[in-house]
Amino acid sequence: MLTIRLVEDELQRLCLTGEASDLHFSKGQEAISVGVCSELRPTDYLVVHHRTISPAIARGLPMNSLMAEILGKATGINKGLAGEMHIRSPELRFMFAFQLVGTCASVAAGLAWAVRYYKKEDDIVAVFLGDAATSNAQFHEGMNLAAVRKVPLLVVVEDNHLAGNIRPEFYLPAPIEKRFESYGICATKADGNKVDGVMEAARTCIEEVREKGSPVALILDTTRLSWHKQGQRDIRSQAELDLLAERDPLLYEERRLGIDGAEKSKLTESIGKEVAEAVEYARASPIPKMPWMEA
Ligand SMILES: Cc1ncc(C[n+]2csc(CCOP(=O)(O)OP(=O)(O)O)c2C)c(N)n1
Ligand SMILES: [Mg+2]
Repeated sequence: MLTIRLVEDELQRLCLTGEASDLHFSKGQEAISVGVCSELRPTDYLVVHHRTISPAIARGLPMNSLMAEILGKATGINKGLAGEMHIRSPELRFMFAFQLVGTCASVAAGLAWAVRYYKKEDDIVAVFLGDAATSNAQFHEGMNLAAVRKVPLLVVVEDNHLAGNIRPEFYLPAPIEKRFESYGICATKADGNKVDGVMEAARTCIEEVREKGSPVALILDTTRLSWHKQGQRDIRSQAELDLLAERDPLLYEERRLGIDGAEKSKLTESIGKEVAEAVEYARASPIPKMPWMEA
């Protein structure tokens, strides 16, 4: 979680200098990707929405080529052509990332169908999406297909109670779990800012998906501590942000593990060094060569 936080902090600085572009961060939501990914098998599949950096790191994508991809360089994991919102690494079964809200749900349902009925593997598919994505048509198509076809799909909802600067009363007329209920999909709720609780809830849900081969939803209550994206200001007051910051998942984990200031500085320094090296690697890398460019 600290690695994700430090990578995003560094990228935020680069957004301000113009070296990075309009990125979506998961500050305050790190426990979700870390908690869920730590319970998945390396052979399970992952499909994610537009907040990709946190799940990519949690899945173990290499730091240098991830940074180069985000900064649009030829040494990036997708040759610098995918960028933050379309990162993929099939070798690590980090299959797709979708900019269009809700799309990941229907594609993940299709992938889960293929895994179970075509490849006949007992691996599962986990999909990460936001609370507002459950209002999107493609989410509903995906859930309908997943339920009717009984596919091994874990739907992880990062419930940060926001869609950009829009509040849930404008996109959620009923509790999210009701939406899953209407498809006969069992939904579990947990605090998404406590990584130990996320791991426990994910473990139970993953076991159920694998054993029964049918979809399960995990709705994780969380707090977005960053702007929606770097080019869009936040309308929340400082007082509201300060209140949310008390639920910072890193703070919770520091207290739970009893990490003192000296230990935290040591960790921050060593991870910070790795992040700085990745930035230097990306800076030294060429931009992608497009077919229409002169030799
Ligand atoms: C189909 C579609 N509509 C609108 C957008 C613009 N958009 C980008 S992110 C976002 C908010 C999504 O909210 P949520 O699914 O809750 O995820 P969060 O950003 O809160 O993590 C919107 C509306 C989009 N990318 N795709
Ligand atoms: Mg949201």
